[in-house]
Amino acid sequence: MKLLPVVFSLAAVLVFNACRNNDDEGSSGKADLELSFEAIAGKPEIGDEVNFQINLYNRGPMAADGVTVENRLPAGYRLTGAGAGGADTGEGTVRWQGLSVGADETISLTFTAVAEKLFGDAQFTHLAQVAASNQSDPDSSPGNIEGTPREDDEAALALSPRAAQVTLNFKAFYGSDPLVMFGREYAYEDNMALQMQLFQFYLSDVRLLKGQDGETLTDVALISYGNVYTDEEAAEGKSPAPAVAPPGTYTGIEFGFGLTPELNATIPPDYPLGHPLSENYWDAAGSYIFFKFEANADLEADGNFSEKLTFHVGGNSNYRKLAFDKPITLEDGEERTLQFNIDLRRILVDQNTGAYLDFRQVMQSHSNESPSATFMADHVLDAIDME
Ligand SMILES: [Ca+2]
Ligand SMILES: [Ca+2]
Repeated sequence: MKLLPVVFSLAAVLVFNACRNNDDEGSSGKADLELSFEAIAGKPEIGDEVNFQINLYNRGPMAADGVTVENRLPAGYRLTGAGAGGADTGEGTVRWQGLSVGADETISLTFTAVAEKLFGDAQFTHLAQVAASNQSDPDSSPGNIEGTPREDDEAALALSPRAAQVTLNFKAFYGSDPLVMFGREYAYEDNMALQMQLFQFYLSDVRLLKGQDGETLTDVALISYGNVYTDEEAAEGKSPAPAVAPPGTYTGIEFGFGLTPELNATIPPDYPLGHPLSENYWDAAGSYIFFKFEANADLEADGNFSEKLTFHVGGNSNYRKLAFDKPITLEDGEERTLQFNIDLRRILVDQNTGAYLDFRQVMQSHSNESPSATFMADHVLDAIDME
């Protein structure tokens, strides 16, 4: 009776199994279920929809039904469809329930998911397991997966798309000197001098360029040098969080200095604490402050840095877009840093005409339309170089 081939209808199997279960409670297993992923050749591109196939094999000797299989998608994959019998549980898991698998039968379970912007391997492992079965199994238990598969009713498939990681880094200077807060004295025009207190700016809509299209790297980031106190810290520069892009050759990169009008139409309560746009808003002007330059100035050349300079610049009219035409080729798996240098002096002093912000005349800007605000915004393009 034990090796009776399973040729009964499902109903018959159920009755048969019920009897067997009653007779042989606690005996050795009757349906050895095994799970595996069908191998996938090559890596997808970011944005590709990938067909995944899980094979559920019953090594026998008996049929199993009431079988549930679950696949858990890793973060970075977006489920787009579950094959026959599968359902999206809404928690990144595809579940197939009520499966019947005869002895020596393989059932294929499929689903599709889109690879989003992922970089790296380990965390992009799909995990699948037999979550339930009405039969006992000689070498595995349903529903007990804990990370890395340990049993033959559990399976994993690591698949990350072709991707590169891109980090923008901005080093700040005052002329040829590194820009540091407080300690250092910077000689300015006409025998004036500065000691820095703060320099910060927003970047927005950072995109790699390719033909008519672009690849957005970062929507918005705040770069601040307010905690840069030493030349060593200045030499490290400041970077937004790394971004992920498809490998390939790009013709250049562009970004906004300040905030796009769309972003500038939002307000801090739209964002959680810690988000770059949760602060630096200027209610009276209805604008974020795109960049801040604060310093103490010695205007009489007497060694006393007693005058406070406060230039806060915002307003859509002071948003500036910068583009750098420079081929950038990214390889799969590459971690690339794109190096930019920003020279504060070039924001304050026109390199062609010698015109400069005269701190003896103006020591603050709290208006989007003030000449000093526009002067600084107009000189941002001269102040940033890409290495
Ligand atoms: Ca098994
Ligand atoms: Ca298991």
